[in-house]
Amino acid sequence: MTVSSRTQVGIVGAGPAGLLLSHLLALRGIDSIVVENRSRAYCEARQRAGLLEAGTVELLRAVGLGGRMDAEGLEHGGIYLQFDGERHHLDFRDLTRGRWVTIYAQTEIVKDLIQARLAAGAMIEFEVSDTEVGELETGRPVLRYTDLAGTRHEVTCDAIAGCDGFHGICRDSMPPGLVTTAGRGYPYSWLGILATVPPSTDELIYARHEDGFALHTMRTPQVSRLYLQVPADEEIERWSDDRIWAELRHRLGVPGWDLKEGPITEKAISPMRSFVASPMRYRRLFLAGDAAHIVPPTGAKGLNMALADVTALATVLTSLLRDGQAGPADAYSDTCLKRVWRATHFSWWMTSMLHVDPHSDQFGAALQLAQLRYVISSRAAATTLAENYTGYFPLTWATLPTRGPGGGAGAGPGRAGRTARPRLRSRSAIAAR
Ligand code: RFL
Ligand code: PHB
Repeated sequence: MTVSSRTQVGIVGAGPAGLLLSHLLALRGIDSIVVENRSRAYCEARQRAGLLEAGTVELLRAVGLGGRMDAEGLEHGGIYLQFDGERHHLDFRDLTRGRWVTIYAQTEIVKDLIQARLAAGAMIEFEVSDTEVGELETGRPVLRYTDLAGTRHEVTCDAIAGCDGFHGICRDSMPPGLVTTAGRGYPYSWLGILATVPPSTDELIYARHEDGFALHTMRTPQVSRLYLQVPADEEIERWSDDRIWAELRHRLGVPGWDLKEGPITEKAISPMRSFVASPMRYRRLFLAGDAAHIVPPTGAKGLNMALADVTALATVLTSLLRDGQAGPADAYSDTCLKRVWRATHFSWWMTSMLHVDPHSDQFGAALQLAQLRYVISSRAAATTLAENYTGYFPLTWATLPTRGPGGGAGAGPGRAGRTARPRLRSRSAIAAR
């Protein structure tokens, strides 16, 4: 038996992109359902990104998601760049007229979003299987899935958002030949650990060492996160806790500084790749986040881009579904891809400058060091890094006026539409400086 239903926006994936989109749409009175093939516990525990651009923080605050982030997030005004055995500080606030970043883990954002959506009565179906999107040529695409109890569902939608990550099904559901992809693989991976030990640094340390890159970041004042460059095909079994700490001490060490060690609670190896699919839309199917693009984590852009995409998408879908305007939907892919390519370049540049390429020679290494010396000695070069790191295209979000039941094209009252919310006058804008 198949159960049929209807919603305005079917969202595939309860990662940060899908969950935030559902939240933003609800703020504008638009109904959605989110389907996710993993369990809630898995989504909330999956260790990934940890660093938010200032614009991402401001967006989360503006849409009522800033409470725990403001209480627990760690605001940083710069980073350390380390090479040739010396550590140098880059002061972002000074270089960018006051911009900063915040450490607040993706796990916490996902927890906050799930909690907020469920408290608002939203529908998130975890542990679904056999997700499909179909009828894409029509104005009424269909989302199909099987729920945990084994019941097949068919949801008729006004639009579908593919927020299902790099391995999701939405990108491949677009017509053959429509999507072109561009990318790079890198000949190394990151071994990441979480350790129960206070960070040994006040701000992140990015270290280029002749034996490989290392990064010291953190999650809380009690929990450190550290990464090591390892070979692309490395096996985690080859890295005992003792070996990891020894290598971190070796690559991050400078005279007069000690790395504090503690119990490692998690360790994993992630491959590094750059990947961009375009266009990010086919008719009423829209891709957002990792479903459309992947960057290596060196510039900390993946999560920020995913949230930026859905901020744009929420506005686009509001115009399309509530106001009957197709123009913003037509511009969606180009709007996102400008930000995506800027971040793709920055992530590639940071990655190439800081990692040891096993295929490179003395010439390549000398170029990396020349570039690093330039970044710490030229205000213009340092500003380039700081501006990109803190967010070259800051996000803005303004709540559109909420319409009552029946007030917008194709819009019903929507679950979230039943709760009172402030009415603002301005139109929304995704600002590019
Ligand atoms: P996500 O987080 O991958 O969420 C996609 C969700 O879709 C679900 N899904 C499906 N659901 C239903 N049906 C299907 N057929 C489905 N197929 C997939 C998945 O289970 C998942 O819950 O994508 P989203 O929302 O676009 O968010 C993007 C971010 O997660 C990502 O950009 C960053 O985490 C990337 N990333 C990092 N970025 C940083 O800025 N800094 C980092 O340190 C960092 N570390 C990482 C990372 C990504 C990693 N991955 C993808 C392997 C470390 C790792 C290991
Ligand atoms: C993290 O905190 O996990 C993190 C921070 C900055 C990066 C990558 C990862 O560039």
